[in-house]
Amino acid sequence: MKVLNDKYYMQLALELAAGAEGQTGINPIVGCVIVKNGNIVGMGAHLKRGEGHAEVHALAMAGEKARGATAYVTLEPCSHHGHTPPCANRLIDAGVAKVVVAATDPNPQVSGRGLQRLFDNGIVVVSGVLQEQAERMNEKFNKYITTGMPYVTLKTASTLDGKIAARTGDSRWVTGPVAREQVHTLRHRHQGIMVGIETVIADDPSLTTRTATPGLHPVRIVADSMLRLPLTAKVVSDRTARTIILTTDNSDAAKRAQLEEAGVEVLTCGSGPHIDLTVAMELLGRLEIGSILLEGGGRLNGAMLENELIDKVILYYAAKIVGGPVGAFTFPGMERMADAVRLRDVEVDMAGEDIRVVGYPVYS
Ligand code: AOF
Ligand code: ZN
Repeated sequence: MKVLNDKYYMQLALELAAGAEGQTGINPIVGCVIVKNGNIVGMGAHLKRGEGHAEVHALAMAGEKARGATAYVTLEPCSHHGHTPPCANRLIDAGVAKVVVAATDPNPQVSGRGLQRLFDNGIVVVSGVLQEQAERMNEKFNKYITTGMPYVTLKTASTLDGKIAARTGDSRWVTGPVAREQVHTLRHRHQGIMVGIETVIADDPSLTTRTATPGLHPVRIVADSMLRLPLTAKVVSDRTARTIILTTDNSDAAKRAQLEEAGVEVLTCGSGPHIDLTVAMELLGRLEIGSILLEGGGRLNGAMLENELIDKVILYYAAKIVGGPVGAFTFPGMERMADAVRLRDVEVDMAGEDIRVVGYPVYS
């Protein structure tokens, strides 16, 4: 049974925030609950970049009842003028007596200044309640706001022997319906989805979000150093979502013009022969793509790993063995086992009939 304490209200605020994952763009997900004399008097979440922050919605609901109340916020209230005025000031103006925060805001424009301002105005400030949960919830935001680089989540669906297709290239389906449904929700929760040209040529995927209720489509990103992408590919012709091609200086100018004519954006990432993936991530970051779901194939996965650009992995394993050469990570490989990329904070569970492994690569 959940007992009534600070964690109780913070958990509620975290749940309000979590519901909006995927719809705030490069902004964090944030929830706020306002409590007065044992009653919840306001609740809110940040729903969209450019619109009100969580505190604004909760304060609007609370109205005059905010005076003397306690506000639970999953992220330190902001102290800067962004799309909206500072939330710290709004809490002060509303007469809130106490603010309980889960995580501080890593945005260099805030980072502690919000809490300081509340404190300086005589508000009781408590920080660190359910901090770990709150930080993990905004892991994508936390990287992007501090580095300008997108947070990359790698997803694979492989057999137990790490193959993403049979030796002929046949890959429908490796995993079952539950895992596939989860992957579409992961698409909704990332701003970009990235694959290599070989995957597009082999499977002609649409790379859209197909969930039980409509979801958001990520920007489709194809790594294609030689611009081999056919104009007939779904990612070019279906016009369902934005598509960005990553290529090099070496690729054919006429083909580039044709792709642009077809409505696709083309980014030059180094002078070749291969795409400079670090440059690619920097360019995508500048386009305000703060999170990317990497869906392979093996060569792109391997290259992204070698370049230490993968932040998180979600690996689905079907309890099957298929053999052959089509692996989830194709790269020359490490010399010694001691050089292997390790995962930290590993969690394992079932996704229907498939095994799901989640972890964070550690590069050393
Ligand atoms: C809060 N509550 O609900 C959110 C916060 O330019 P803006 O207005 O979109 O502000 C974005 C920044 O504000 C974002 O980078 C982060 O530091 C903070 N987000 N802060 O107090 C909220 N979403
Ligand atoms: Zn704010």
